[in-house]
Amino acid sequence: MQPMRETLRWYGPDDPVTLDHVRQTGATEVVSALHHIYDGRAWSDDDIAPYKSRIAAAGLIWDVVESVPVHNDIKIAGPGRAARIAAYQDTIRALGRQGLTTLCYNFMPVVDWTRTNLRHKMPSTGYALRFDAVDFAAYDLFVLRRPGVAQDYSNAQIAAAETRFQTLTPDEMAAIERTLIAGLPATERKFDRASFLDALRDYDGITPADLRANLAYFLSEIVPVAEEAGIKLCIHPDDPPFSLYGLPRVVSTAADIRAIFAAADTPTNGLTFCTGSFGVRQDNDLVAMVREFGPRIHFVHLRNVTREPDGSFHEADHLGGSTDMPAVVIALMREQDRRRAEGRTDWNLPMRPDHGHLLADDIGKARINPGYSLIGRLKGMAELRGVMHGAIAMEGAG
Ligand code: DNO
Repeated sequence: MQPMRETLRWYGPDDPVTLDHVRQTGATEVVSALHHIYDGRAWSDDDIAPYKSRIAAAGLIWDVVESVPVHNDIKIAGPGRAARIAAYQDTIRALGRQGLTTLCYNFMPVVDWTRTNLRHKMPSTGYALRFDAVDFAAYDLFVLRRPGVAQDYSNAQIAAAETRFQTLTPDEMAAIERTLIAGLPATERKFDRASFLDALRDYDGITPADLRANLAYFLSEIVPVAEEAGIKLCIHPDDPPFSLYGLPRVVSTAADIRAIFAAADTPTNGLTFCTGSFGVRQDNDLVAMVREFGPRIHFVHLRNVTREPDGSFHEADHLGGSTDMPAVVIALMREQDRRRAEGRTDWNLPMRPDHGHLLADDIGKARINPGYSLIGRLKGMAELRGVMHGAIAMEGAG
């Protein structure tokens, strides 16, 4: 077995985590995007080339793009769809010309990744990101009060949310609202309550089958372009992998991935294997999913979650939580072996430790990207590197 390629996400020149910091973690590559062009406009060669050189000048590689945002008109088949898809195709061609190979994107309606609490105190005294299903329902039912909200919850959930709502102070609820709709790092849209309700209205009458069809159409338009440009596409699963605000979500389960793969049956149409997203559902068997989808996994996010019975979860240590991380890492390294034996040149998978706890000197810094402070990710990287090298040493020892 061989280790996976170690990468770290970098948010660009404004990221308080510098490229030198990335190198200090031992990572050899960054995963990044042109975070200043996040409005559906195409990225040109002139945008991409200097960004790539800047990373190279710091001694790092930029090969994996995360993400090129998919405009809402593409998700709802809105009037601007054709123009937005044309821009996306142009971006793919430019990335190919500039020598990048892998493009991670997602197809989550309205909200990208979602948490209710960015500072959940852990027994270690560090802080984790948390999704509290009861806080979420309390906000949705009693603050946002979107039309038809009650039909998305059971009576027991409504009762629990009401009790919670009564115990939360207005300040606490305002913090939950900010966390939910005002945007986490790398989400392209930020809302206030009124604009958020407007955005939800775009999805009135859009069923999961409609969203799946819109994704299939998008794939039929971009996969041939990506194939020609030498770009591997890898869709990121929904985070969390279930419906929020009554919105459809179609990238949550093994069955979803099967349907997406079938919609354009070529390795170019691949997957970002995010253990943190898939791992929120107990019915996702992660090792089985690596075995099934392995040949089309192009990028790996390694993160652990501790699941709670009511759908809540928090982000655990990379080797803690509900997911057997070493088992997943070993399954991925076996997939690399399988590819090598097959003669595939793209056998070496890029992985990144996804998110990390807020720890040590990062606590109290004026500016951090939640989940993306340095020290927590450095710890995650070190632990995951240990798993990889430990597994290799065990194999060698027979
Ligand atoms: C959260 C990330 C997401 C992810 C996008 C991919 O930390 O995993 O922001 O990058 O959903 O498109």
